[in-house]
Amino acid sequence: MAPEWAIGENKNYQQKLLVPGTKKRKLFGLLEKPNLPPAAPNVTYKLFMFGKASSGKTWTMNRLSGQELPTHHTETVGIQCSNVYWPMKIGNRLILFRLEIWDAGESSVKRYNHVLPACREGVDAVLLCFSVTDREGWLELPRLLTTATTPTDRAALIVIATRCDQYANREVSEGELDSFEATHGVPIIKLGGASEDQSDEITHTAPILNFLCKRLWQRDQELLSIKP
Ligand SMILES: Nc1nc2c(ncn2[C@@H]2O[C@H](COP(=O)(O)OP(=O)(O)O)[C@@H](O)[C@H]2O)c(=O)[nH]1
Ligand SMILES: [Mg+2]
Repeated sequence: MAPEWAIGENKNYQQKLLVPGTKKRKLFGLLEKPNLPPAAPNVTYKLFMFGKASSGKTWTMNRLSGQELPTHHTETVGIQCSNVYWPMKIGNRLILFRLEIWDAGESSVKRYNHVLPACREGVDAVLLCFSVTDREGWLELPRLLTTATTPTDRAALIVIATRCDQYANREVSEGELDSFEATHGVPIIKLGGASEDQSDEITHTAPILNFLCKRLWQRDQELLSIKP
């Protein structure tokens, strides 16, 4: 039976992710976690940001973790990791998701052979980024899709379309995105809006995190059901 999603009730728990008295997301240290009922089980997932240089990987990672968004492109140095906590109710059980997001800069990937294998090891989901302002990147997407995951990792694959707010420079239409989703059977999350209201960032980001956590949970159910 499909689990029941009671998303409405998460609002109270989401408050625990904020710096008290503000709407800013709190950064949790390695040994810290949000103050939720201790009985709530924790589940950890590893996500890897994949895509060409300047496609919006670091922007997306910062968006998901509620950190400041880069306004110009600076190449990511080495590997950067962000932990995002997200409480969700599945059925009537509260679960604390911990998403470990891995992002690697292009030249480190090229220069050091160990970077890509480290990012891919034990990965649960690959977020494949491309910018809707880059036609060339869009045309390369089907090829990237085939290299994003390997048959052994069985990672969930989600495409992230960035710069959807830049209407004037847009080079990929909504219709093209829709038919890509249908043809390749992968969901596309549309992001953009650096200038959008940042005063209530968490409400703005919640639908994306809800979607990712659901996909990861569903993938677990699928993997469990095919295990002997
Ligand atoms: N307005 C806007 N800018 C974006 C978006 N995604 C990326 N950018 C900008 O694109 C540039 C490159 O993004 P970045 O995340 O550094 O690319 P990376 O090389 O894939 O990590 C930065 O200047 C970002 O501010 C978006 O969705 N909206
Ligand atoms: Mg980067």
